[in-house]
Amino acid sequence: TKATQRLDYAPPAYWIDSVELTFDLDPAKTRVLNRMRLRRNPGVAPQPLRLDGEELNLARVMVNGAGSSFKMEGDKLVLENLPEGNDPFELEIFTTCAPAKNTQLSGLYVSGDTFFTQCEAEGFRRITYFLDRPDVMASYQVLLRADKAQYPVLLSNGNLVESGELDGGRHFARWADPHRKPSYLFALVAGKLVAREQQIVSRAGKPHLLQVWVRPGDLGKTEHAMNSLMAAIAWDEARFGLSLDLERFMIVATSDFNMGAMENKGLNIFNTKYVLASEATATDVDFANIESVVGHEYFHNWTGNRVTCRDWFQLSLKEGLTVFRDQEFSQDMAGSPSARAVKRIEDVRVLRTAQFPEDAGPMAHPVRPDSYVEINNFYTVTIYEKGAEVVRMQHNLVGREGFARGMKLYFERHDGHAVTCDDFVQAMADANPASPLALHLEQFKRWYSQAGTPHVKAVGQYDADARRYTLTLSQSCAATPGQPEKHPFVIPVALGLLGTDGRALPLQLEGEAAAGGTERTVVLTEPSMTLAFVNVDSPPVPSLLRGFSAPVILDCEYGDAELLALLTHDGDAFNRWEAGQRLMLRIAINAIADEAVTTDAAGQIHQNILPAALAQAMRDVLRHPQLDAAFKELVLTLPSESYIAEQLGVVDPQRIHAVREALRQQLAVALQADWAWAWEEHHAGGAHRPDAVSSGRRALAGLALSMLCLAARQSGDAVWPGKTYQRFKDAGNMTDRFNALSALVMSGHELAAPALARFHAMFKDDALVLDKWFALQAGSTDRGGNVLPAVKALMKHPDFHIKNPNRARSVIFSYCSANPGAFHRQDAAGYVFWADRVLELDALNPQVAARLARALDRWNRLAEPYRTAAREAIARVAAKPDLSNDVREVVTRALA
Ligand code: B3K
Ligand code: ZN
Repeated sequence: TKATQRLDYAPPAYWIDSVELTFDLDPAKTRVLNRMRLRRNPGVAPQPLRLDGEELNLARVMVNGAGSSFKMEGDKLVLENLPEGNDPFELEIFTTCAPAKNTQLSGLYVSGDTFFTQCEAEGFRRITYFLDRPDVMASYQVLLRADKAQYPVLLSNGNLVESGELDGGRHFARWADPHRKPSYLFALVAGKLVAREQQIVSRAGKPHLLQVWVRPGDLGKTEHAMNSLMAAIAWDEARFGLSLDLERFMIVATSDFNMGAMENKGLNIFNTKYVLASEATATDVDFANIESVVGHEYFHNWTGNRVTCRDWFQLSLKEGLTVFRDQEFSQDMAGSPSARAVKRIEDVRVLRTAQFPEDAGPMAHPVRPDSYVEINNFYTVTIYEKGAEVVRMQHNLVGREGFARGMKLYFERHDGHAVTCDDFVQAMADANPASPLALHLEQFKRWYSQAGTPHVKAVGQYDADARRYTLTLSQSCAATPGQPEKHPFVIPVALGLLGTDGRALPLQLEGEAAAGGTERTVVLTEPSMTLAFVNVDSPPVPSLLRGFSAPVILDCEYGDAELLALLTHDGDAFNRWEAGQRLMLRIAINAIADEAVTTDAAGQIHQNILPAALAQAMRDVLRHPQLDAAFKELVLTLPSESYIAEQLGVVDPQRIHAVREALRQQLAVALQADWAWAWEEHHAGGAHRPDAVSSGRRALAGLALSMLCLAARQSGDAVWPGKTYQRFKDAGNMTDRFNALSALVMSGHELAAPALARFHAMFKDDALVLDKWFALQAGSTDRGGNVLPAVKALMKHPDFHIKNPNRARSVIFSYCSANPGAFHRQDAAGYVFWADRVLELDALNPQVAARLARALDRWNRLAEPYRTAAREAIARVAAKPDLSNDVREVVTRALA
């Protein structure tokens, strides 16, 4: 198969005005009657109609009520003898498909005994022949017919217009969607489901019915999702003036889903993971994720559905913008400035641990890609998270009010249309003509067209005589596949200067009459720029890229003392955290390179590598009377192994693992009394509430417990593991229970086994909790290569089902993608396991397989013997003749 190119875009030769779909639902053979009204697109030269289709059995084609000839071109249904002229005509296509055999979970499929659909990006063509592209928007009417006892609930997009009984124990429901939409937003659900319902009245005074549909036993776990939905609706009205445009808005949960959730118009379909929560079964992280995903899908109703993408290269138009919106929603919900900063740090951590490696690896692509083989491979952290950063920079360049103006103009211009990323930026710039965004518009657009993470180098120089501080900022960006040269980006750098006493200095640039404020955003557009600050009394410490004002790597040669000053005094919470991370990263990188730091036969380091000053700085943060618990937890968590790996030219995963573990162990021991204090101070229960303050306390208490178990591992002391086991047994909520269980498992304590057994017994009927149980073991700290055999044993567990994506992810991905210390083995057994699983999954579900295939993206940077072994494993996958396009694209790019 060949790649699709962005520049090959051509408008469709036909428009589809309306679609009437009739489904006779049957798991083995579902019959689909598709009656469309089409007309030629007068702007395009006359040509045959080519409809997309995949795995369909075609029974009949009628044009204007008469049988019609047709031919097949591969998967495409081609009609050549259509009525001439531009009048609408009617096309009727009758097909069948086999939902029960659909293990790809794209198109119409069965989960348990319920029908679901997933049509984005190109799943609708697995339901019927269609112009399955986002710029063809049609009105939909859907008639669902099914056995009433087995499928009592029949749902589709829009409003229920009619329902009733049919012969033979069957019934029907007719739905009409009042809004035109592209086919990827079509959905249906049929099965035994129950709903939590909520009537609301919008700000605009309109009534709406909200429903969260789940399996009967799960109704008690839907309150948080419903609350999140109501909060999202209120937030979009308040912040952007965007109201719900439907009488009814439904969320349905399924346990078999390829990703998180899907924004089908009026009928969002969700992975149960992002709907179901109770304090007994879901952690604080789960609660926060539900809020953000419910928000995300709801926000798509405007950014994605009302205004959609012209073609799939524009995917970030809806995804980057909607991630930005869900991030802002979560920040606004978190409340305090410090809780907002915590959310920002978490988002940046995702960007840096997942997106930066992607942008530096074989799958690197611009936010608006130029080509793809399989579009499903481009639902990436670049499209989503970097896309959100590109929107955030626009927000910062035009200001909060200006951004709201830009959004308003965007909807005025494009509501009801399928548009491009350029259209979005243009609206932002036009609504803010005097802004730096408008000034540098064409250059700013490079963020959409150039892949790769830019570096910004900062060099400061203080001239005591002149009381002058000059700061030179320069930018560069490494080549990425297909893009050898990069042109300068528009980089907003938010900055401040700290005096020797830690105070924020007033900023006065040369040529300015007086100092103005202690923070400002400079915009770097040239390869290099120099700022001269005057009236500076002593050498300042620059605080740069505050709040992570641009998605770049900042290279600044800070001394330890400067980083300690930033960690202690910076008024910007993000940079305080960042200073701590830089300090620990520096120690880790030095130890990794230091040949004098040696490992024993078990791969452990016994020398002290944690300097006393750093331990003291961490202690000061931990004991700080004013800082929030959630923030402390982030500062005291070491940079991840994959983030450390990204800083290195050659990556020895075992060396990184050994050093990071040693640092963790030493931080545990050096601060033992402080961890005990932190636990005592923060663990107290009370009623469980998922708010930012109490979840922050639980997070810090959990970290303390894990450190205390690590310290006990060294001393052989039994007190803390015993307390931890007690906590595990008595915990009043899943966060505390799971944190205690992880502390035992990750420290390799002998109490881990009975705790795991007990946990399984307690939650054996709760699939989402069992996923945690599997994931914890597959992600556990490797000790002498013990994790891989455990993973293989888990795959033989009666509760393991590879066809269920959540379960496959909980075991296979937790091991291959999230446990580098266990995965990268000298004997290459981890890679052999990976290749076997990629091939096994590819035969079932190519989308999931292709995600797993990306676990070895960065093979080329590995040290030997890993590098050669990894390459061989990838080559073995690539050699399989009948690979899916999904996996083929990933491994081909990896080997290129
Ligand atoms: N738009 C969907 C993702 C569809 C993925 C298709 N492989 C979910 C979301 O971003 O909200
Ligand atoms: Zn989305």
